[in-house]
Amino acid sequence: MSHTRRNFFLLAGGAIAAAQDPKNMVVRAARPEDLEMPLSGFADYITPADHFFVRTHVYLPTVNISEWRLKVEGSVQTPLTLAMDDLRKMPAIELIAVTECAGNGRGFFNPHVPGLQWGYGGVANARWRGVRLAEVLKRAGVRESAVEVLFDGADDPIGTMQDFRRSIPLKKALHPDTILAYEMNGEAVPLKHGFPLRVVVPGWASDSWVKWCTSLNVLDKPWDGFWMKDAYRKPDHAVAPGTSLTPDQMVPVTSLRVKTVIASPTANWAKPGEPLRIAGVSWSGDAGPVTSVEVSTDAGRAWKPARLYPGQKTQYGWRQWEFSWTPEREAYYTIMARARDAAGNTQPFAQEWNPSGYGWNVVPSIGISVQAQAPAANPPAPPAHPEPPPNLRASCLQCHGTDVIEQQHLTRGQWNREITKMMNWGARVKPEDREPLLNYLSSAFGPK
Ligand code: HEC
Ligand SMILES: Nc1nc2c(c(=O)[nH]1)N[C@H]1C(S)=C(S)[C@@H](COP(=O)(O)O)O[C@H]1N2
Ligand SMILES: [Mo]
Repeated sequence: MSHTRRNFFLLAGGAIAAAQDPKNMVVRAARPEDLEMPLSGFADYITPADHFFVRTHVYLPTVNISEWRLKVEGSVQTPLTLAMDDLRKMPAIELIAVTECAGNGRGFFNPHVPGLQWGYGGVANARWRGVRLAEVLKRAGVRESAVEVLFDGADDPIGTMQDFRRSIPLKKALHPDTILAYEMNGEAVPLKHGFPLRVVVPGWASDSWVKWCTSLNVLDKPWDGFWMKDAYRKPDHAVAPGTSLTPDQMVPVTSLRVKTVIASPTANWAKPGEPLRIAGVSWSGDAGPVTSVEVSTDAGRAWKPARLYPGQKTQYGWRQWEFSWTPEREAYYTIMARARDAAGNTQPFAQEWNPSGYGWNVVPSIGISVQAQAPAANPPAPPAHPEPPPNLRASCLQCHGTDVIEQQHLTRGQWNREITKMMNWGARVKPEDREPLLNYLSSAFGPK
């Protein structure tokens, strides 16, 4: 939505009000809300709503289901306006798919890049039910000239930022697995995840999975709005770390790539002679499903197959796996895990850097000290920050809190560009305040 609909009421049924307790989540940003699933969430095959990561560029919209309509417009024979009942009367399909933010793992990139500093948990696996996007488009009659479908949601932009709208190529839109989902895990899609209708583009990074969907616009030429032309792009070839690239030197983020998370053990210490359960999940994108996972306990010299859980081989869902290992003697062990997908893709040992930190899928590794006695705890000292300048609140804390600022590790040049970006979105920084603000940001939240 590009205009304000704040007067609408939220008619909250029990299911859509399903409370999420942020205590179970890593809060990357309180408002607009960005919540990361902790590693414990990978123990579930299907991620329950209260563990499902949340990524919102702006504040949650309010939705009145009795007034809600889906518009189908643009390059079609018959524009449509559909109510939820119309959609529910159409043939339903259900599938399990991984939802993963393109920026999941951004916090691991070096040099650091601006953005939410996700670890592993910007991802979830859920069961989606809805109608085929192709079926809805067929009713409207897509014209020969069409090339893309543009989605808009009910959320409003903040300040002068552009409305969040995303398009996908017609080919992906017509794929029988691309759906408009009204249910997640057997209940109405929760508000945070796009109630009452969300686009589900299985195999693709979830920036294309538009939430609170209110409009499908069939286009004759590719959409060139900010969220397609400037955001969610990466180079199609390796670039030197730290390279700056213009959007036209990059291509849109699309399919996920084969990836693994080691979810346990979480302790960095184990006793010799005692069995240790190494476990995690693996998934891929269009090239899925995952067909095998291997584990190494010696930093990648030798690899042994992990046991994949039975009954989880779906095209787009993740697969859980485990590996039992008994470290015989005292030593420091580096445990790694890597997956292979149906197309034969495996994971890299070093990540190709890109300016927005998309697509992290390096072979994960964890270190374990195997010794009879627990090592002494050595809590890190809290970082000492310089005093913020008096204008920080007025300039920077009108739309969000300090959390999104404090998690960054940016150079002075990167902070300078960040200030410009925020000013383009409506932040007001007086010329004489800019230098002290930049000094503060780059000294308090500089590269690690
Ligand atoms: C007009 C509203 C507004 C103001 C004022 C504002 N920001 Fe933001 N900022 C946003 C929004 C909206 C986001 C989140 C965008 C998203 O989630 O994609 C954001 C995100 C960020 C991020 C996360 C990285 C990124 O680029 O998304 C940083 C860092 C940040 N802001 C710093 C600042 C600083 C420093 C200031 C003061 C100079 C500031 N912001 C002022 C709206 C604002
Ligand atoms: N309308 C709308 N749809 C959206 C977004 C948004 O901000 N607005 N964020 C996108 C991004 S970047 C991601 S990663 C996923 C997050 O989905 P989730 O919050 O259900 O985990 O929603 C996508 N769909
Ligand atoms: Mo995302």
